[in-house]
Amino acid sequence: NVSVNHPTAVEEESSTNWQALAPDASSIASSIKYHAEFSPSFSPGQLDLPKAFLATAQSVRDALISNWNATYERYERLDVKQAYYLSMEFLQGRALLNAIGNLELTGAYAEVLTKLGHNLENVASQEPDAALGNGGLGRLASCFLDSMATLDYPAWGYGLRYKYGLFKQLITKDGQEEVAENWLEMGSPWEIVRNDVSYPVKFYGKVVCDADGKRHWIGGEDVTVVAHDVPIPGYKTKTTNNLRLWSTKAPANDFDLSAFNAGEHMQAYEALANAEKICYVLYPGDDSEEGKVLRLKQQYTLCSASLQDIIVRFERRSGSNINWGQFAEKVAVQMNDTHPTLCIPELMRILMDLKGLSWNDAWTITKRTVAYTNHTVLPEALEKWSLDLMQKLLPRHVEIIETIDEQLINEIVSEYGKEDTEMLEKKLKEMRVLENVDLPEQFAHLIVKPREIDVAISLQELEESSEEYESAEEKDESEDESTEEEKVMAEPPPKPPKMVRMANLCVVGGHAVNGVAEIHSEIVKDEVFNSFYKLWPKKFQNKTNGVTPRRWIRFCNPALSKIITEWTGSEDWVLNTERLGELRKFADNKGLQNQWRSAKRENKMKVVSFLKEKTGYTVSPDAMFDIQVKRIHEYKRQLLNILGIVYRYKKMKESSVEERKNMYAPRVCIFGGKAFATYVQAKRIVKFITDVGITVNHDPEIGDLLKVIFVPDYNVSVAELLIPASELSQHISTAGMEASGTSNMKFAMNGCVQIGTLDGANVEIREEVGEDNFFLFGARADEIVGLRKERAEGKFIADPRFEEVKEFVRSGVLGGNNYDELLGSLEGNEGYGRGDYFLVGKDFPSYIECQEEVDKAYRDQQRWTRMSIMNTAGSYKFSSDRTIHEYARDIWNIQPVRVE
Ligand code: B1N
Repeated sequence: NVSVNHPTAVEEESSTNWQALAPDASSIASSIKYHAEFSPSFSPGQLDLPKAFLATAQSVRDALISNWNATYERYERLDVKQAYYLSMEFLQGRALLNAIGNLELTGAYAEVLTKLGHNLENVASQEPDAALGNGGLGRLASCFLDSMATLDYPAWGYGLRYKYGLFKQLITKDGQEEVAENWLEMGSPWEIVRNDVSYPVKFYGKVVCDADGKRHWIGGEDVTVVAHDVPIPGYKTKTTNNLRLWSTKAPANDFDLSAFNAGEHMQAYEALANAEKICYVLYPGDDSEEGKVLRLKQQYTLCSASLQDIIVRFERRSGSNINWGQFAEKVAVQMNDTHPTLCIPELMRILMDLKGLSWNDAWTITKRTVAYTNHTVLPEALEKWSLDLMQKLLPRHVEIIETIDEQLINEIVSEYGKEDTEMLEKKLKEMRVLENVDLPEQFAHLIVKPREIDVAISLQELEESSEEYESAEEKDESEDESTEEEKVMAEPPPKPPKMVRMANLCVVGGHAVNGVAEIHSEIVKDEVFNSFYKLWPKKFQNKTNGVTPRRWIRFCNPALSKIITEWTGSEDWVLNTERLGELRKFADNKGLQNQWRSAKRENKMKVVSFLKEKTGYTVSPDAMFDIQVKRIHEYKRQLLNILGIVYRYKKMKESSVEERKNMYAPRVCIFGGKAFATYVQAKRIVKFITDVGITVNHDPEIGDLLKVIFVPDYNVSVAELLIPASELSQHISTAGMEASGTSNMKFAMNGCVQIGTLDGANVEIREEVGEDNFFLFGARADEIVGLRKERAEGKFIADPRFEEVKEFVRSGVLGGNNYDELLGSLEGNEGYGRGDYFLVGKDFPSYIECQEEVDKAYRDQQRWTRMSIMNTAGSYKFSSDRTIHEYARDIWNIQPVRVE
């Protein structure tokens, strides 16, 4: 229901070109041949596999570009409100099969490639994964793009075009090794370099004030950003949206020719290298100061470039009468976590300094435009930036942030100023955007700063103890006879560093704040941002995550898709996942059950070959495939899983052949996931898992009863292979710590039964699939604080089975290592780690008991198949289509636009 502006002549004319050329097999064939011949690539006359991929992708790209153009013109002409999803990460994976599938051309392409002597699957596997993300947060952004296009929403993604994506993981005898991932080595057939779309982005410099009181940010260092557009096709629709990725280069006039000619080659090159390095790598290590600066530069580059682009588009669409009051009616900006927080001060800066708006107008517009999604409650993951660093890099933004902070203080004071000072102090301390920064002068009288009292007291003590104290400072160094210790005492204690709390800035500057699963959104309201929630309850929302059923069922699991289509009567379920619910009534049907099992087996066979190729291990397709794939993190508790496996192994060894067979279902336990390069404990866990594998997998007594495999270099493409073959998947984080999880949804869709805690989206998945079809164990989120306290007070008594497994590990049966550091993290507060902060020991007994239930259930294949069907049937809620509809309705206020 969008109003239509008068179309211009050009648009009328071009509308005839919008007709999708439904290219049949013969036009596909000539397009592939054309690209094979004329795209710059060697080996003329030959169509080897890499070239077949490139030519195929280029022929698909032609179709996408024409749909992209049609979509763009439509949005432009209707001047509809558009949403922009700003994210430092997009974990796109491969694009070819997805694009062909969305265009409904899979059959035609398969046929043509066969005629050309290839096979579509092999051709598709030539494509490197676009891994511009770390894990769930980045993959979520990519699923959202798919849904936005599929549902015809005018919505774009904005991100950075990293030259090196997430590292490639090698598993060696020492554990994980990281290798740079040069995904652009062969060039990407999907990106369209937009040299015509570029903007300046400034760093450093200073702020000056002109005669009219206007602020100007001048000097400093400029870089140029260039857009790279990646078309995002929707499923069975012409709508093709845009993922605009920025790359950085030096401004045109920055090449120092005279330096170069004078032989100073490196110097001439410096500006270029300096600019380009901003987009070199995804999440550069930020332990060093340089690393921190680079990461902040990345974040600002994303925000500044994207907002400049959005504003140019708004102005162009407004024509001659720009009405800034309309901006929030035309633009919605979603910040994917706090990484793009600088959007807030950047939009303020542009509106005030460049467009001449008042503070109040700019603030109203900014607040109505931006919204924030929180993805984590782990305190160490809530971003803070050093105020000093930001002051140097972005001086004008710091001024704006300081004013926002001051405004907030005002609001807090008017809310709590009448209550006792203690309450006011508490609120200020908790809620202010700036941390460890003195109150602005006008508020100083409201509270007594504890620091001043401390300092005053210590100064007084010093004065009393040393008569000469006052003159001490004036003394010459050589005359100073005080000891080092005394000198330290004389200095006031070091001030804690001044920080900018990005999440607080987001909550203050955005009109909506959402968590990503029901339980997580409750924690956001009740704990993390409770004070803000009390102040502005209406801002807070839940948007339970989802995943695209195209990539995560339809395209990655054709065998299962066929069955679903047959039993639900049509392919409707790909767009309307509620229809998956209809499978429930056939859950006990023998016919469906048989088909269901044979699809699973087909998928398992693919994984058997894959594991053989990647790890050398041979596994039995008759064993249960038990999978835990996700980033390696202590809170995700891969350690609980592997210790459970070690316990199982020990018990197997202690029992007779007969007992063993009766008690345990044969299992292939598969792990996959990357540890952050500097996360030592996570890397120890990886190494431990592979050590266990080496022992168990070669134990002739155990055979196919238990295999433990670490799949190297887990990524989107590996997930597409493993998930359809999975029977049990593990989502076993300490309750309250996993915001949502999204692989849990993909597993459920593919008929995989889960073992899990009541955490993140597990809670809702269990509700939907039914308690009988979910293996629940472990402490609940509301018990965790009490349990940690109990531990700290020494009141926790470990289950003997937990002690037993640790002792077994320490005995050296698993590779001779003693694993002191690894296991130390699970023990007392001394020595290593945080005294089992993640409560592995507490949940261990209920975990292994639950695993016994899993074995029992699996031995009854009819029961298990029923559970599997019920998981697929109950997964309908977790389509990202549902999630995106909710964002569009509750946060962005955008309407779909059909591109005819
Ligand atoms: O976001 C996913 C959730 O499903 C996961 O539960 C959650 O852990 C994940 C800093 C993050 N939260 N925070 C991050 C990523 C990169 C970074 O530099 C934080 N990722 C999540 C989607 O909602």
